[in-house]
Amino acid sequence: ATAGAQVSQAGAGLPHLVKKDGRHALIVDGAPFVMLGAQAHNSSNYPRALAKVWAAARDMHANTVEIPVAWEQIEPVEGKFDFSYVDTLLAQARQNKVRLVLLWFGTWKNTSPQYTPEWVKFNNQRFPRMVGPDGKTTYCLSPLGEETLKADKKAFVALMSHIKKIDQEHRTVIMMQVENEVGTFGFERDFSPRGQAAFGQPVPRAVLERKKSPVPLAAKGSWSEVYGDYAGQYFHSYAVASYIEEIAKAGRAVYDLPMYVNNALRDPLEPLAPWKSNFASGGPTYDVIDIYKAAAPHIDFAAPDIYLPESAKVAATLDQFQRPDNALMVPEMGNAATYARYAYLVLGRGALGYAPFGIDYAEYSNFPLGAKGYDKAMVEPFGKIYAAFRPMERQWAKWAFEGNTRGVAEGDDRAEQSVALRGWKVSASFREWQFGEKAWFPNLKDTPPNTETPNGGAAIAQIGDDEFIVIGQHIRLKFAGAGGNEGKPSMFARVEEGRFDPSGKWVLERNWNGDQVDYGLNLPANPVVLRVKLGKY
Ligand code: N0T
Repeated sequence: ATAGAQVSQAGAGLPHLVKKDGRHALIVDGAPFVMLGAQAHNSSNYPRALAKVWAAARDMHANTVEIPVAWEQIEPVEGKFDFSYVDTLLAQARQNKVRLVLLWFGTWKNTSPQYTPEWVKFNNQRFPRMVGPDGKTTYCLSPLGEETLKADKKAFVALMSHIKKIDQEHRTVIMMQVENEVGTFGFERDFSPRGQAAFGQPVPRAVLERKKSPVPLAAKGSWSEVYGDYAGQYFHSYAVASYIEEIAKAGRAVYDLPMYVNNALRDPLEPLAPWKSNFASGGPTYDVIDIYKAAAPHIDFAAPDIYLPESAKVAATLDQFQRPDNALMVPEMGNAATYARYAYLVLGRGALGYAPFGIDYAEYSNFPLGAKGYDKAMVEPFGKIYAAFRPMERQWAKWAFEGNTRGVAEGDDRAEQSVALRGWKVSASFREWQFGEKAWFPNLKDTPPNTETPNGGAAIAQIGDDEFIVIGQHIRLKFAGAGGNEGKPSMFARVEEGRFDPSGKWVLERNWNGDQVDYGLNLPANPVVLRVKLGKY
């Protein structure tokens, strides 16, 4: 079990992570839960801003809202805490029937101290900023600042104590994100005298045991001796992770919720190379997850914020962050329509959850990272997928934890893909007409409507030897025997379109047959849920 699961035993019934055969589940109210999330904008963490968050979350059919709690707002004056926003937030989340993941905007928010209280921001003496290699003070607070750590920890512990007090019955808050997109842009590490001294120290054993050097160097010694050109980034990662560990550990000691960190990615396809100002050094990039594991056992997982629209980069990122020792969760993804199809891929891969960023009717767009608009049209491509998942969210989470789900998203190359299941393989193709085979109509120049850009995808759960639940859109799926069924002729026994009712019973809407199955399963633009049974002869 993860450290989180171990710590959780004391408070059975609290949300916690479990692990089996290298897979992970988030347990909420005693059963696996999949977060169909929506993240609010950075400045919506005020009572009068919430209406626009709930409205968007409702249109999204989200079961969870991720939203900030800022250090500056709960402790504007040192030692005087104000939780009025948190109180309003939890009460309104319950009225709106959504869970909450709270984002602790403390020492670092996108690496910056912008969300710290003023008494922290402008007191370099007590809360030191990092120093650059030229000896000049940088913008970023140092992870070696003992007073900063003490103050952030105190505020976070106060927050956790307050949540514990107001959330005993409802289990509204299911997870905490500690800080936001940590690390430092433009500077590899802290070059202050204190930083230089720490950098010369031997690499701690916990790190040595987990993180091999990418270059053949000494097995132990100082950071430079062991890691060479990677030493600065690794040292800074260790410093930041250790700082976060202190905060998470203290917070969990009072109220033991699952906790994670999120990452502004480095390029997932670029060959690994030492830091050269091309990403935030010290953040939980995929290459230093082991250092985070060594330094921060009270953090359950490191999670990718995906603002790379290219399908190859999305797939590579999911591969890098989904590990037997690191649960996959996507706490942020661009809210442009092109990202919607990745919901199928992420949920099919058995992620704990997924949340596009900026699902909020506040008048702000983070284009070109996300959509240009901030109205219903922005939410709709995601909302229709969540609406199809919601009735079976608990079943889905269980199937995923058992390792029985797969996902596919249309690639930028629009090419056919193959999905491997137990005894079966599924080919997924895109831009197909619903009727017939392309080869029959060689002169047909038309392409199906609304397929100019890739937007197809499907998630498949295997619920029996020959039985599947399929959810998807804009995709053609064909099943064929594999493994023990390889080469055996087969056909559909039943293809039922329907949904699960709240008690978990399957409700048939219609039975697909004839044209609707003769050319594979041609899922329309709007997501459908199918219960598919195959037979061999
Ligand atoms: C994300 C969001 C929010 C040249 C951006 C992504 C959120 C934070 N940061 O809207 O600020 O709080 O976690 C940064 C990605 C930068 C990409 C720059 C590309």
